[in-house]
Amino acid sequence: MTALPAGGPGLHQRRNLVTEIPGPASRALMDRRNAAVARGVSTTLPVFVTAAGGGVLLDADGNTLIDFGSGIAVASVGNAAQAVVERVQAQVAQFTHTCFMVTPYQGYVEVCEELGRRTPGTHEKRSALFNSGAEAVENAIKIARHNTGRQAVVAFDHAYHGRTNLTMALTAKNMPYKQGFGPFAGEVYRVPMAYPLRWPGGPQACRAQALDVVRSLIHTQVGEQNVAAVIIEPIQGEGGFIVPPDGFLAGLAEFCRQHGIVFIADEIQSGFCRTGDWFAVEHEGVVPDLVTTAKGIAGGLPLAAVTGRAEIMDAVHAGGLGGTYGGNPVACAAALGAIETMASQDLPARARRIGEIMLPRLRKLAETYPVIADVRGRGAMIAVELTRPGTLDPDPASTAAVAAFCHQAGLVVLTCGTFGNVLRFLPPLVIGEELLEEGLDILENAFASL
Ligand code: PLZ
Repeated sequence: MTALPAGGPGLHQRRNLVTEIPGPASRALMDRRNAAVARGVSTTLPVFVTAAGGGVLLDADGNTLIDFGSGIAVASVGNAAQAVVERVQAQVAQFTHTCFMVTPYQGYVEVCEELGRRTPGTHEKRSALFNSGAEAVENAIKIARHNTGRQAVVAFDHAYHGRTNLTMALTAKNMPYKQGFGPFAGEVYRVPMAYPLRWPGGPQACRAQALDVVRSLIHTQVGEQNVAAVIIEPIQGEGGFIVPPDGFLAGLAEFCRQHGIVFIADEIQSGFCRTGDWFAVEHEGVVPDLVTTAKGIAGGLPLAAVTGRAEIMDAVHAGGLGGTYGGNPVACAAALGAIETMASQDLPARARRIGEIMLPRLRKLAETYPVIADVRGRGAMIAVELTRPGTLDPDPASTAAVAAFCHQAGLVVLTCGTFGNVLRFLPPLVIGEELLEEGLDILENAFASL
């Protein structure tokens, strides 16, 4: 193996472009990729990474890029965070797999203990571990159905819950997630999301009406007594970083409680310190029955979980939940390192600080560039939505142009939204403030270039 610079927080924290983006080494790898990797798996920015850490990514041409994506909200503790590396290295040298269902190991139990402590609510909890977010969501639905003896599941407009068959059915957006992949799982019902910018009548009407609309649709079209679960992302992710008005989630949780419906918070993107709390529902003191987690939980290793009320979780018969790799020991070691980092470095506070730096600058940008119709988000889960000035007509072309400008300048940004017109910012929570400001400078130049 050729010696590559080590990643992690020791990586030089400075943007530095030495070739065009992508450079020749990345372009050559892209040619190999196109000849070997299925086209259905897409690429946002075709630079091949060789090391990463703190707030930067180093590519195969020696370019250092600023990271406002964290691999889609995963590397919250930074890539190759010290505690993650140490625990993974120790675990990988000890043993890599036994299957927790065959012969268990302590790391799995410790992760579940942490989940019980960190997730909202003081009630008794149990957790089960899986490999991906989609798998956690599928299992949360299985548990809710088993527990209630009911079948219907209610999901929201703009929701994203995964790419497996059941989670595709829960996901709202057709292209690219669902097109051509049906038939989808049944007994999934969709209701409007409390989306202030796009609520007919505007944000104030949204606050006043959204909950009533949802309750009434469930009552008239599904029947409360048939609903096993309501699943919602407390701040929607792929759908556009949509933040419901205060009171919506709390009202929804109360409605579920009244009718014996399992309330599932999908915190896969919003959880683990991203929004300035350990979990986004804490902002309003909402306590879900079940919480799904993944992404940020394990510093980049594949791990996901369902955590919930002991009586709901334990109602499932022994052997009813599982999977060969769920809660793999190396992934559990990474999670324990990531959680330790979040606690010892107070990453919820770091996330809040990132929001305090970003939001005012983005709001100023919105005053200068009327293409920005909305600035929203919490902590380090922040977005701007672009429309044709003075209208709500989505402007995905300008969104793509701003993203492309940023990419050329060495700033990794992601887009999202049902209409492809949202730029989202998910920096690692450990990013330095200078890098953060420099990334925002690039973004300003991108809007100026439109
Ligand atoms: N629930 C809220 O954000 C994953 C998807 C990337 P997996 N979001 C990134 C893509 O295009 O595939 C996500 C999420 C929420 C569930 C999931 C699914 O998590 O780990 O990707 O299965």
